[in-house]
Amino acid sequence: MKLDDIVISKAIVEGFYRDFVNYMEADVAISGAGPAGMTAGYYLAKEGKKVVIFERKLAVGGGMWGGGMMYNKCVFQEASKPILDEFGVRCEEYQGGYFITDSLETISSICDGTIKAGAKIFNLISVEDVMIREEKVTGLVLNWSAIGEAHLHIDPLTMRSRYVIDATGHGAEVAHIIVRKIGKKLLTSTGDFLGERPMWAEVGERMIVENTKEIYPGVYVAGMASNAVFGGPRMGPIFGGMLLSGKKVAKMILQKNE
Ligand code: 48F
Repeated sequence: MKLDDIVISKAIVEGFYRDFVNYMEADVAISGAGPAGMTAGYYLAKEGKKVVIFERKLAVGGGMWGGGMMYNKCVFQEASKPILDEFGVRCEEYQGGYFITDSLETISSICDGTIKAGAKIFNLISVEDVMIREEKVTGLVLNWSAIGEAHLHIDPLTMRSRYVIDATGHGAEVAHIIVRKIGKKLLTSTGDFLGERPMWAEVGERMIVENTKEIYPGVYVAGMASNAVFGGPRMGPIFGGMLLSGKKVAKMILQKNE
């Protein structure tokens, strides 16, 4: 068989176009493919929900690649180990209840599990706005990340979903968009974005699961974004709370949907 460059190009464009059009309507749209967003996507897709994840960067994995200060190991506490096991991530018990993993294996295994469970991940696409109908967020407004970086004045496209998850990490970008465009109407104590507190692993990891909640009709928050919205501490390179938060948000949406 002789390879035809044009067939290769058409395969890419048509294959991508089919996927993109298909995922312009979904049950759940997730902003951010870090550990929390992918774990949420995995548990939702596993239960048959149509899930799409939009990731701004070229690579998924968010803040996991470099472990702590570029030492590419991740720490997980005992409570999150069953999730690591479910994704097939190998870990070593460092000392009672503290498990360490290779960050690259962790990301690639979680990503593989999420995609194989049926969630679709689009990389290089940024969520830049939300769609609103009658006080409920009904979808996301998307643009190529490269368009933003090049400061090109090009309008975005939209997709519709029944639920949105803000899993954008420290930036809590969807929550910020809501406050900026709709007002201080988040389901926090003040309606405003409360902002993350300084590092405290013990409290941060506990609060991140407690703070995994609905923050506006149709919008949930997961992972580090939860503590950023609700004023919890950051926790540094321990990642169990991210997986537990992703699993919790999936369960909340599944229960709501029943
Ligand atoms: O930052 P990130 O890994 O968030 P997470 O899943 O996990 C947090 C930890 O990595 C770490 C931590 C643990 O101590 O605090 O930071 O809560 O992943 C968030 C992903 O969202 C993408 C971003 O590139 C990253 O991969 N992202 C951020 N804003 C947008 C976005 C956006 N507007 N549109 C699309 N993707």
